[in-house]
Amino acid sequence: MNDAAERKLALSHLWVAFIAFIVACFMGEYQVLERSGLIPALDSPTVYFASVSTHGVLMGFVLTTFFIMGFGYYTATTSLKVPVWNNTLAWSGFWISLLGTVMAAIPLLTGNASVLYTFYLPIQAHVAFYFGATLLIVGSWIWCGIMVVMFKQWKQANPKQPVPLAMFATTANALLWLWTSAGVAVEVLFQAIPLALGWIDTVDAGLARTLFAWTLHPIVYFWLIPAYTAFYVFVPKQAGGFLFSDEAARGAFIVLAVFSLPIGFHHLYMDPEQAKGWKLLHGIGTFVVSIPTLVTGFTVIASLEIAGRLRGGKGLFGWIGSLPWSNSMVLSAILSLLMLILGGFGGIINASYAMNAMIHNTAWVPGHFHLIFAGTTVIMYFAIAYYLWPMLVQKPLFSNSMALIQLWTWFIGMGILTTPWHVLGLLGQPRRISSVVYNTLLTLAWKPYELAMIFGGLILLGSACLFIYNLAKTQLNPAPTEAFTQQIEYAESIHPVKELPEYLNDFKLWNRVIAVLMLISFGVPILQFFFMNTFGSPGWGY
Ligand code: HAS
Ligand code: CU
Repeated sequence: MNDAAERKLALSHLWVAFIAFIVACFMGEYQVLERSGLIPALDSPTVYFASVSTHGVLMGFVLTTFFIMGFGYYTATTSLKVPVWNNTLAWSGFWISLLGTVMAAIPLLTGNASVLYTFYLPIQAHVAFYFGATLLIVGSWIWCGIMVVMFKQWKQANPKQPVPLAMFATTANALLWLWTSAGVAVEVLFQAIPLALGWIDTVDAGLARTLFAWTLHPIVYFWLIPAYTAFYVFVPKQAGGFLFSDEAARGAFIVLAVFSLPIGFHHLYMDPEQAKGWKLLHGIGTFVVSIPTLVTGFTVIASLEIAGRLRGGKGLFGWIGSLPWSNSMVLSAILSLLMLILGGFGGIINASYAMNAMIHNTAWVPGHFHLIFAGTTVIMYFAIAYYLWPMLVQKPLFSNSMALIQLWTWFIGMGILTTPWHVLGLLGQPRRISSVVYNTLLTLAWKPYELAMIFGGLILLGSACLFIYNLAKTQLNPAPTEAFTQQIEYAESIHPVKELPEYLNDFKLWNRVIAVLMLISFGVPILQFFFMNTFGSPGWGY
């Protein structure tokens, strides 16, 4: 196995991800400043919407997709101990996705795709934006294909053996993404692109929103699964213990993959195009999909407890103090779980129909997803990067203490940024606005929260810079004189699994279950648009 080739592949993907990330962090800080109205010279809705659209696309699509691909290739090859299947194809996926990113970035940065990361029709972007987004997805499909092939080949070569958990999780994510991206792909190919090219004059916005809802919920689990993978396959070992249950982990990934798909209408509760019965069905599924997160919380905390007690921790909570808090993977996991308590609590509020009416389209929603995505999820991306970087560049990490400061400041900054955001939502501040021009008394009450957000954003920006600096320094440092020997270590389960039933070791059954659930939950809601007398909306220019 040519290790150097695998390392280069992973590293290239991860660098694209993190460059997108740091650019987007600068934009984020500008946005909180602009929204606060503190610096009148910054007050420009045109620049604001170009920035917020680019920020969302870079964070939600570029950081995530490239990170997931790079991390996926590396977990596949190191957990299965085989080379990446078809390296040339993998590189072509990389270049296609990168080309797509550049193609979408041009209209975004020039203000010709100020349609936010959700690009809801009939708001219309320049056609290059849609082509770019399509290429980004096509490149990621190549990654999905390679993961599925590697999974199948390994199973054939190792009949009846449990697929390593890291690969099981990665393949679950690849399949999830194939299913997930189909909704938005149909929307872009049959609605957005024809409209942007002028082939059609009007577009059915209700259908577009329904197709986007197909993608919008599971995409967030596509982002989340690498974080959960690290929870299960790295954290227990780094903490000095064992994974509490391998089977529970597999069950969690299966339920995440299956139930994140048929539930997207919790983004459409307040929309008129779907009837209440369908919303209720999707609402119930939304509560079901919280279960694997609760299982994950339980299993990971149990694994941490095993580690803490093995390290001599006593009493009900004494094990927490004896955990290795100076290990960046363990610290990240703890901070990530802490953010998950409130981020998940917010999610449950969103999912509850009556309370959704209170917070929908308010600042609460970006508060929720910054806490649970930029907080819970991205902090684990950092942890994975800190863990893998030395192995990828064959040099020790530049500074562990800098990494710990970075993780703490990310946690603190995220708290200072998102708590006011939630409060602003409850005070009625709309999301997706650049500034508020009405009712000055009301907006005066918003001011202190907006100032706090600027401060939180600054801490986060500093933290992000530390992260990039540490990675770059690690790579650019002169190579150590002694040979670099650190190897990736996957956690062992406290009860090692010898044999597994097929349903915990394969996805054939689950793909069928997903197909049936999708048919039930999206069949009629999509078909209705072809039998109803709907009214097309002309596209709105950018
Ligand atoms: Fe969400 C909107 C519901 C999870 C991301 N979400 C969004 C949007 C994004 C997003 C990006 O139902 C905005 C989309 C847009 O632009 O319009 N979300 C949920 C629910 C969950 C959830 C029910 N969301 C996520 C995750 C995301 C994400 C994960 C990204 C990674 N979300 C919604 C809804 C909306 C929504 C509605 C639409 C809102 C609207 O009206 O527009 C659940 O999966 C959450 C389950 C989590 C829990 C938490 C359990 C806590 C644990 C921690 C235990 C830790 C301890 C500490 C005890 C129930 C497990 C241990 C300490 C030690 C020291 C060891
Ligand atoms: Cu959702």
